[in-house]
Amino acid sequence: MAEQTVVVPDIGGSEAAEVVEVLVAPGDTVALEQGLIVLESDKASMEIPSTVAGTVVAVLAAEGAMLNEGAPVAVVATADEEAGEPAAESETESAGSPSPQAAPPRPEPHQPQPQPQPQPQPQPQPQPQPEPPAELASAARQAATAAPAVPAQPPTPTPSGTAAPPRPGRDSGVYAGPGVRRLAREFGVPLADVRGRGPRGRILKEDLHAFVQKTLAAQQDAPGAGLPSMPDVDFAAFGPVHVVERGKIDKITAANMQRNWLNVPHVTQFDDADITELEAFRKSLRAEAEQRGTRLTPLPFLFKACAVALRRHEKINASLSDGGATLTYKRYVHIGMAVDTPAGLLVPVLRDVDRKPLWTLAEEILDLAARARERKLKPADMQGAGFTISSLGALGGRGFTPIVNAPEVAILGVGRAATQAVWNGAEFEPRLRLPLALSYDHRVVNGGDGGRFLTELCQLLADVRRLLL
Ligand code: CAO
Repeated sequence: MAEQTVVVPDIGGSEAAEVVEVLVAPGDTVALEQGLIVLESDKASMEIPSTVAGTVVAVLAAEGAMLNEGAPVAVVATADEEAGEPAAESETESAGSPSPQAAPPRPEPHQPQPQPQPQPQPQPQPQPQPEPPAELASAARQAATAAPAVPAQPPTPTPSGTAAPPRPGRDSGVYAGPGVRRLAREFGVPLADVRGRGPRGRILKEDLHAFVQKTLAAQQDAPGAGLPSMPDVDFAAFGPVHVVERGKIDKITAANMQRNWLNVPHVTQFDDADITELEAFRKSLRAEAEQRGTRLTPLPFLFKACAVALRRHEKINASLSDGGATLTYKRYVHIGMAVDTPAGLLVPVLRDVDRKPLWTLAEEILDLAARARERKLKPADMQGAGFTISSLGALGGRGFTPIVNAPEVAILGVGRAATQAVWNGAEFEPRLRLPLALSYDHRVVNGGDGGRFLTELCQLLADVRRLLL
């Protein structure tokens, strides 16, 4: 038996490299060129191979130490036939072609060498070793010039002391050094997902970088991600302009609209409700409304009819939950009302619409609309809706396609009622028709669901006695 001290070969450049992983422990059997430690510099990660086959007597490089060429790595006891080459040859080799492996550790004059770390096992101090045989010195030179070296076989873990240094794959089966593990932790990258392209599948820093870049690129390709940004235009180049800061409500609305537009696959279904009789009934209540100190527009009727229809078509009042795995049906009917205010669009919520009489709804509509315009709504006033009505009827317009206010799955857009000539089977007669547009989340609501709901809604509005059924 003879002992050899394996040292850091020429690793290219004068900068010290950090020991990021110790691959062996005292008592381990190592093959020629089997990795002993992993060094990582700013530029590369490389394994330092054993220049002899034998048994590790002591590990002289500790994790975190900064090593230069010639620094001792480990003492390996070799079988006599491996190490016992004629001294003359070794000397010749050593003298003629100084090899880092062949030479005993040489402290650099201006660079302090890392000290061997205390180990639980007896730590033989590096001793001047006999010069290695010529073929070993030659192998060492090859290793030195061909870093990172790639041993033919992965190191085989062998039983070692209780305080042995970390072994590849010991914790997670992932082969990576602590530096890479630390970086992965910082990035939140599961190393098991990273393909290692280092020796024996070892994950290198470069692999981690490539993984992060690839993941980011994939996210940009994902639906709704990586939208091309809109170019900034210098409008002043074409004429006088003035620029105003957008209000908070406008900005929040914009963000919500974009989120809902991008996330919800929209379908919009159209129909006209015949509200001729409803309008006659509404007008007949005008005096009573005044007495009550309120106003009765078509909107309370719409709320009431929607509430009844939502009770009968519960899916329209449902929401996706658990990331889409479940659907939450609500036993309550809260309906949002889009209100156009000087500060922007606000959507206060009428609660338990199905349980309130029309007069109460009329009062609440007035109250919420007024408070919205005066900016007196509380956060609770704008929460909990399962459906929304957006009425532009007072403004005009045949119709529009409203954007679903997620997590709700449907929204009703109301256009301006107009008298139309409708064929009754015998003749054309003037009928007041209210244009309705139902937008829905097609992940939840199918055309059949939407069609049935809208048809029922039109029937309820056409004959408000049906609200009692
Ligand atoms: N067809 C014809 N006339 C209609 C109508 C319709 N669909 N809806 C309302 N009207 C009439 C009303 O009957 C009222 O006339 P009378 O006083 O003669 O009865 C008049 O238009 C004004 O109504 P209103 O606007 O005061 O009241 P409303 O109940 O219809 O609406 C509110 C209340 C708060 C919903 C409304 O003022 C509003 O803000 N609408 C805008 C909603 C919006 O911005 N939606 C878009 C969202 S996405 O950008």
